[in-house]
Amino acid sequence: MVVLAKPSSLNQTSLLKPQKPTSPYNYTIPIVDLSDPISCPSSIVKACEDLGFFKVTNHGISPSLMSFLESEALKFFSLPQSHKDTAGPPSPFGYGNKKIGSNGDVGWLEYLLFNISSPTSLPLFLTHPSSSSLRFALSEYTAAMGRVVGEVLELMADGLKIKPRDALSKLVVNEESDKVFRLNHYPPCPLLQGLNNCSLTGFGEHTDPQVLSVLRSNNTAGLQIALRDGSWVGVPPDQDSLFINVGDTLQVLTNGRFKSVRHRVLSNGLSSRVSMIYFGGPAPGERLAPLPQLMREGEQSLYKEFTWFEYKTSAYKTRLADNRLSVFERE
Ligand code: GA4
Repeated sequence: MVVLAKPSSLNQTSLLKPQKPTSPYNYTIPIVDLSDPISCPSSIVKACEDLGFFKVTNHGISPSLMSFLESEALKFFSLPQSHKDTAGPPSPFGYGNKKIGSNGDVGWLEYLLFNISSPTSLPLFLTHPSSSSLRFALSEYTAAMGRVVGEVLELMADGLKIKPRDALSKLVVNEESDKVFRLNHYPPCPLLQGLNNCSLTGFGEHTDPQVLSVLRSNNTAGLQIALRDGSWVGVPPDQDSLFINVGDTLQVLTNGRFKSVRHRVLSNGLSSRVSMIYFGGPAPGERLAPLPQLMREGEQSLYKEFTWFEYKTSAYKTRLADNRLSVFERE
């Protein structure tokens, strides 16, 4: 057995993982070209059934908006630690450093988490004049993401051949919908450089709770998704595209036909990764159950009925890697 001498600052968080040498990109991630309305609906459905994950190209979001938000985020993350700490700790929103959630999960990252459902819930530091560019970038970008989520869910309804077209999208685009946004910064880890066959857990494996999440990252690798057989594959970074995850809620709405995808971020500690993720969730009082239009004759729901508020209350008591739907499964 090889015992790795862990740099002391990493011991505490046990984020180092010995890595099996694998070819980095041994799986082709499905691509959905939004400029091709004919093939989109069926390719979205196939990707959600096979993997719960796909890449979107020709999404219409301007590259300058994406890089503007990325540079504003980096400006914030380059501030002195004492300054950033005034925007935290996240409860659950605000600035966080290494700690994820409140049940002991940690990762090699710092982040900003926003509730963007209501303008009054923006953190105090964003109301300061020195944050006006970040605030502007966030509001433009999250509005654009809301439109992407709505469009993808309408195309998904077309692909599933269900009516009305907004059967899924209406859950996440209304005023009360629970919309969350996350800016992640995975800094380089100089202590890891030179340790071969070792990687660092940036964000541990988990599924997203919501209906859909939309991720954009810079060109630094790290994101991995689990295939149905449990094996992990790397997602080649592509800063011009968006990546979509099926969340737990969509798994329920489709009665398990689509599975929420387990994913994680592992880094090699060499370069900084920045990702921005929009999470489209339903309104707190929304009752979640499989859509009747999707149920075959005699098909039973795999889940007890619950509201998004009930799911979230239970989710915040879990660890990142837990299966958060198991408590709602029918025996
Ligand atoms: C995972 C997906 C999103 O990043 C997130 C995370 C949230 C948090 O960071 O506060 C949670 C996690 C996420 C699921 C279980 C709970 C809540 C941390 C955690 C341990 C913002 C979300 O919505 O759920």
